Amino acid sequence: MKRVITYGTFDLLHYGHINLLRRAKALGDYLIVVLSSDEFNWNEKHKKCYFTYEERRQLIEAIRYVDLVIPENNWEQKVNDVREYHIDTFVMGNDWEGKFDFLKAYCEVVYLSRTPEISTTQIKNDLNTTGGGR
Ligand code: C2G
Repeated sequence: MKRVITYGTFDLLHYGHINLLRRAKALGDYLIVVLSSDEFNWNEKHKKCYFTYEERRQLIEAIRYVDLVIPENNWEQKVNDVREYHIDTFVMGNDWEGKFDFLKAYCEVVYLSRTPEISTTQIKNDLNTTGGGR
């Protein structure tokens, strides 16, 4: 069984996230999503999430491509995660291109193209300016 792992905040879940998770799952048989905790988001990524970790976990767990959701608490846990969960392939969007190549010592590293026109920030900005749709 080929095991795939990916990391993220996944706030205001949108089709760009789904495009990533669908393609990540297609690279194997079992997909683990390591979901950034509220503390990690705030302290390390300076992201104030709309949804809490628990709410984001519920949303991600409901996605057919996702088999397991675990918390991301720090930048340093990736090597341990890859080893502990016997990961074959690490996947991230290509906005992270090259940033996790150190994991090639432990597993395959794949950067997938982002869905260009959508982001959580864009959604927030649009809602603030147009008061609703796009
Ligand atoms: N993504 C995408 N297309 C978008 C938006 C996001 O493909 N339009 C991808 C990102 O490239 C990432 C994943 O969806 O692989 C999750 O995106 P974020 O929630 O923004 O995650 P990020 O803040 O990049 O966290 O340790 C790694 C970090 O936790 C990654």
